Amino acid sequence: MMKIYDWPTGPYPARVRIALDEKNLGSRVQFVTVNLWKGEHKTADFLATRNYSGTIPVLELDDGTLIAECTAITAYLDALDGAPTLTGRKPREKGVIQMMSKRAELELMDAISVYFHHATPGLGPHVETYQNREWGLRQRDKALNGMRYFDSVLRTQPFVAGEAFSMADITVIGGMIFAGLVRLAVPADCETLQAWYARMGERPSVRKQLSMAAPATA
Ligand code: GTS
Repeated sequence: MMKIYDWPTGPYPARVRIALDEKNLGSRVQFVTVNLWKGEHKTADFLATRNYSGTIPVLELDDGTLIAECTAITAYLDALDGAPTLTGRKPREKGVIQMMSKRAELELMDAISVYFHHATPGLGPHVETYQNREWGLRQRDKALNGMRYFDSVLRTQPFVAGEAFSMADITVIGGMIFAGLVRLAVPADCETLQAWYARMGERPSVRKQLSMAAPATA
């Protein structure tokens, strides 16, 4: 049985949990909780034996192979099983999905993460040993612009990478979950993004994750 090291309500872990449910692979995975608030992802042992980058989620295969990074984990899960396809079938689809998912990380999710870890108490003083508030606030503004960008994308197409649900939608959903956790309000002019998010929330995989989301406090 595969293992996933994660924190059940975390926004990055949510991406993998949504992908698992979309692929109906949940029964093949055992979750192992890593307590972020206690800094369990930054211990020397975790860095040495699970993920050098000190982040979760991490997927462990039966042969001991470790795969970190939500994009890589999603691509692996997608390759295991057929429909639905989350990372695209044809070369063009694959390219656009990767581009939009990376954009969702750069412009939205990772930016909110930097805001959380640098311009708010984050995971608390024991874990946040270096904070740069100015950098955090700058990334908050980047995330708000990212929301406007995805709003504009969704005005012309139903899903983030085009005509079908994909990993790129899941990455933006992760960003929206993170925004909710850190109480970063979506700009009022992003009505299309909000409508898309409400639509995404109707998918069982996403609804399950949203019902688990808890405020970002210990
Ligand atoms: N690039 C990584 C990925 O895509 O998997 C980022 C993963 C990441 O930042 N995960 C968060 C983390 O480990 C988990 S959560 O905040 O979403 O629950 N954060 C802890 C930290 O100290 O950065």
